[in-house]
Amino acid sequence: VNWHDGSLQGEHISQSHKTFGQIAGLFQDQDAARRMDANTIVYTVQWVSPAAHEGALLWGNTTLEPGRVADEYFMTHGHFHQRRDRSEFYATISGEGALLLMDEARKTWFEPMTAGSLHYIAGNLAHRVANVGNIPLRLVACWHADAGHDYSEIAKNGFSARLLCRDGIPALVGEARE
Ligand code: PAN
Ligand code: ZN
Repeated sequence: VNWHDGSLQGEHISQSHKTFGQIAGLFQDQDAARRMDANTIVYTVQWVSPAAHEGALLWGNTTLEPGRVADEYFMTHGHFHQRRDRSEFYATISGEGALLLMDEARKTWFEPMTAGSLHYIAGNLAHRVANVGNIPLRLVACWHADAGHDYSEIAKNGFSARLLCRDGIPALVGEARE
């Protein structure tokens, strides 16, 4: 992992893109979503996948493009880990973002992401990143090889709050519960 730009070097590097069409249903304003180009790449993920074994750690990066659907910032799908005891680190390389976290009681909050910020994501928290700036948001992640990705709760019910642009500033809007 090159810590200056988040790039990965070496063997066993995989890459995947997420297009707007693949995540359009996540956004609040579905009329605005229908007006977007489904082929737009919203984010790209790269990861190093050596042979997984108990205790192994994986590294990867995510590059999330700037953009909005009406007032809602471009964001990743978001997920829980299948194994709720598998935590993760996100480190911000460049750009301005927000890390949305939601516990299993569906309480949502966020941490601001700026170049150099390191974020600990406890194993039982759903996590999603939003790009609140004007340039690509690049982060590096480190997680357990056997964590597994559970997208079902977010696909079905989303997060309990959304990060919207209000008067030019990111604001968490929704039923964030205490
Ligand atoms: C990250 C995420 C990546 C893309 O590598 O998988 O940022 O987000 P989604 O998986 O929610 O589409 C990670 O959290 N790995 O565990
Ligand atoms: Zn994760």
